[in-house]
Parts: sequence; C-alpha cells; structure tokens
Amino acid sequence: MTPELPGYAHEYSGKVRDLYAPLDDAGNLLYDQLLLVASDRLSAYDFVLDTPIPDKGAVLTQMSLWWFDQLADIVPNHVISVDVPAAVAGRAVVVERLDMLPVECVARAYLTGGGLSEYRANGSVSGVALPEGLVDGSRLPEPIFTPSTKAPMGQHDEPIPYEGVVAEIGPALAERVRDLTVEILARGNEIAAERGILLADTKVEFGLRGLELGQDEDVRVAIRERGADCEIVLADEVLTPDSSRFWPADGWEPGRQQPSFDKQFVRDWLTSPASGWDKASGDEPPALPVEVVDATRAKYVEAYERITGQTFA
Ligand code: PZK
Repeated sequence: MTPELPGYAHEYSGKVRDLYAPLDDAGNLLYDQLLLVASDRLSAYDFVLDTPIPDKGAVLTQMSLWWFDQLADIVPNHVISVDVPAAVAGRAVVVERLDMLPVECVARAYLTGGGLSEYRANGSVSGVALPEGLVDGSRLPEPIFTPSTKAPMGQHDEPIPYEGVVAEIGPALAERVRDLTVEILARGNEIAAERGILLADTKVEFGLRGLELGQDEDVRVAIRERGADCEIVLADEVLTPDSSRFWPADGWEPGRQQPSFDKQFVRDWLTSPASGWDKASGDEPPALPVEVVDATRAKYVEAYERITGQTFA
C-alpha cells in the first residue's frame, strides 16, 4: 500500500520501497530531489508477504543512514535531509536525484546463492577465478566484484562479467565502481565482524552527479561519453538486510546453507507444515502468525543495535 503523501508525487514502487518526487508550493515537481520511503513490507521466496513487520522500514532506513556516515570517507552519498512528512517519519529520506548507473554492483565476501551456482558450474564468479574446494558459506580469499544486469521489476538480475560493465559505462567508471563496491563491503565487514555479524555479500547502487543530460539525449550514451568526468555518488540503501546477506557469526559453518540473521523465522515457518504452504505451488504465501512477526521484528532491531551500538527508539 503506497500512502498518498501531500506535497509529493508518487514516482515508482519497488517490492518494499517507494519513490516520490517532491512538489513545490505551486505543485511543480522539484526535479533535483526524491523522497525514498522504506515500507514495512518483507519479501521471502520471491513473494512480498501480506503481513508487514512493524518498524522494519524505520530500522533499515536508520541503519542505512548510519552506514552512509561510516562510508563517507570512501564515497559521497545521496542523502540531503531526514526532514520528511510525519506519515513516513523515520523511514524516509530526501535524496539528491542522480543519473543512476545501469548496472547492479554486487560484491561478495562469502560464497553462496547465485555466486555458488556459478562457481560450481565454472570455477569462477563473474569471470573471477576462485580456488578449488569452496563450499556453501566459504569465505573468499578477498571480496570480489560480481556485477549483474538491472532487470525490470519481477525479473531476476543476470550476472555479467566485468567486461559487460565496461561496455555499459566505460572503462574508467567500471574500474571506479568495482573498487568502491569491494571497499564498501570490506569496510562493512570490518565493522560488522566486531559485532558478531557477517556480511556475506551486498548490492549497491551508484549514480552520477553532474552529468547534465541534454533535452533528448540518451542517458546511456551520455554516461559512456561523459560519465568519467562526473562524481560517483552512493544511492539507494546500503548494507541493510534487504541489500546484503546478514549471517550470525556464531552460526557460520561452511558446507551448508547459513541461517539468515533477519529472515530465518519467516523461512522456517513458511516451509514448516504449520503454514500449510508449498513454495513450489506458485500460491501466495499465507499471513504470518504474530509470534513470527514479533521474532522477526526483534531480529531487525537486534541487527540495528548490534551494528550501530545505538538503541532503536
Ligand atoms: C533511484 N531507484 C531504486 C529505490 C524504488 C526504487 N538518488 C536517486 N536518484 C535517482 N534515482 C534513484 C535514486 C535513488 N536512490 C533509485 N530507482 C531510482 C528504487 C527505492 C524505491 F521504488
């Protein structure tokens, strides 16, 4: 459900977040800003569940803001203000509108998921050769850049080799976003590991400041031709459980699927007989019981409090 926000025009909705454009007093779009709103929606097994997790949007927004500060010496970010309408207080930020790069920047510090499948098939991930003998959950010798295409909503991103990123955005930007993505995950893990959380992988989004797109100029062409002269800005959310796999460090045991820090109660219940749901059926998952909602909310709050050292108010 996307709330009507007086003073804002709804622009786009993702699975769990919504984008609005602010309006000026005359009702005109303020074209250089966006309002990024995180909802309490949760996705699991590729479904957006009917049952919201109270405070999830606020916890993830506050966590992202905290990480933006921790990463500020590595990369500038798109945040302008947290002065937002009361209806979305704590779970929205006003951001600078950027020209987004048309690639998903993924870094992996541990092997799992799609990266593991690629490794089993090819011995490499996104063209990066890896040692033999790695298993589900193995720590990689160093974090690697494993980019993917940006698929339209409802479709899955496809892994692409580094050369695909070069073809999309040019060699100079490709090298910079690769290095930034890996540095962000490395910094994230330095901090999270002290707090008992492993960040297996992460997806970050970058945009360009200063592209100054002409009237009917193709943004992809402009990025390739002039993008290298722009500033790269970290956008979207960063190092949250929605953009990254969070694993409890004390449960880490390579050779099996690792438990998810945030979603394990939801997954366990949905795949248990108690839910009456078959994930292979294609049916919508059922509503979550209150105990699962409460336990999951507590995990998001715990992740925030462990990572930031601050109490979630
Ligand atoms: C932008 N998204 C993804 C995020 C959604 C969709 N600073 C920016 N400038 C221009 N565009 C974007 C951003 C950011 N962040 C982000 N799509 C466009 C997205 C959240 C909710 F519905």
